[in-house]
Amino acid sequence: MSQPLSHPALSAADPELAALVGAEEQLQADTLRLIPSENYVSAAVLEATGTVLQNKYSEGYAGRRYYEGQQNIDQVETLAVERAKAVFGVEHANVQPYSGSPANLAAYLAFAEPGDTVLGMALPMGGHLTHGWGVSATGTWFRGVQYGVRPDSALIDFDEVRDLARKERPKIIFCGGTAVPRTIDFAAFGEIAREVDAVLVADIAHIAGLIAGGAHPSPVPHADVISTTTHKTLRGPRGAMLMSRASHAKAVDKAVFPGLQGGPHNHTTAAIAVALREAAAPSFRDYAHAVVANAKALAEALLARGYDLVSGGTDNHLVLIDLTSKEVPGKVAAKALDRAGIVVNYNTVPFDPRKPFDPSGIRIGTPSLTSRGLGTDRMPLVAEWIDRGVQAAAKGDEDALTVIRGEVAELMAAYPAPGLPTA
Ligand code: DSN
Repeated sequence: MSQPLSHPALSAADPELAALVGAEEQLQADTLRLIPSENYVSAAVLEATGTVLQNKYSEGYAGRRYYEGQQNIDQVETLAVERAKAVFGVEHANVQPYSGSPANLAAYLAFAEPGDTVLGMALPMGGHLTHGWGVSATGTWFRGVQYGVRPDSALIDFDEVRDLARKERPKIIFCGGTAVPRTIDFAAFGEIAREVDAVLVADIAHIAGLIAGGAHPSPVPHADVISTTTHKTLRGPRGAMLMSRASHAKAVDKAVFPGLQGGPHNHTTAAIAVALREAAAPSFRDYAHAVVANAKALAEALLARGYDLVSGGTDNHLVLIDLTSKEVPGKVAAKALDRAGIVVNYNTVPFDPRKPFDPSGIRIGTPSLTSRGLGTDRMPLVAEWIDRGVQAAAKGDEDALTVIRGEVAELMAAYPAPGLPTA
């Protein structure tokens, strides 16, 4: 069993908070974390986020700051920028966005005016709030037009995307999403964006690590701008980046600062630099391909147990399970699995008749378990646990969930998580 990390200063100054951190360390060690947007960062990335770099204000960009004392910070940010350019093969990178939503908002600020039309994937179809969905500022301040997936295949309907683009003439087209289990055809989106003279923003937040590791096609050269968080498959700190062609560099930078943000979070920038160095290593290619191999093996094992998967399977790190045929709502299943030590999130499925806060599906993914070293040979067992957990949820069998929780903790103890200590 893993032991909590020791945080001597924190424990002395604030034992209550230190105890919560220790409990979270234990939880992350003992459970099977299947939320596809989560991961374990390396000890090096974790250390970088806790450095004195966080004490420094650095509004501006390297060599052009509004504060003095940037001798080290400029070099930190330049390292991160150059590594991002090398890993993703882009001409320009901005590593300052605080997270994915501000990064996407900066793209709006750079390339559209309030009230302009933007085209993005509908949230219930797998898109993201910031792709113009109504309840988001992006759907309030801009005119969001949304595309979806085909009812028969659950694949993006490019006839619909093209027709909408021709009719609505959006300033920006977003591709990418949060619950898309299949390869994004960046070339097809690029062709449509060029035809209607729109800026194509590829939001690769979920798949950035797969792209870096060569396990998913790159949006380069099809997208004008690439937006990504750095903490999902890329296995970096909570942060984000905007990348672009050189011709868009000025607009992107101006939108991030001073358009939207103040001082960059330099400790995060440092950790992004560390993560990008890790992503450039040959072992990261193995990691990215292992994430996909695990997801495919997990999908196969679930299909064999009679589960309905949106689009019939996966090409990437993510599997979207439609539980309608199991007669267990997604939220009930997700909460039961949590009690069994299997952490997932409930999620809408395309054309979901249920409400977003009580939808039909659960969303799972393999980035975290792959970071712990689980391989395809373990995926039938993971599928078995999910199946037993869902059946227990249907019957209200708490004892069965407790048994699974013990089995999960035992296996997890054999696969120490990066960044967490082992006994
Ligand atoms: N919240 C992220 C996810 O879980 O996919 C997207 O912002």
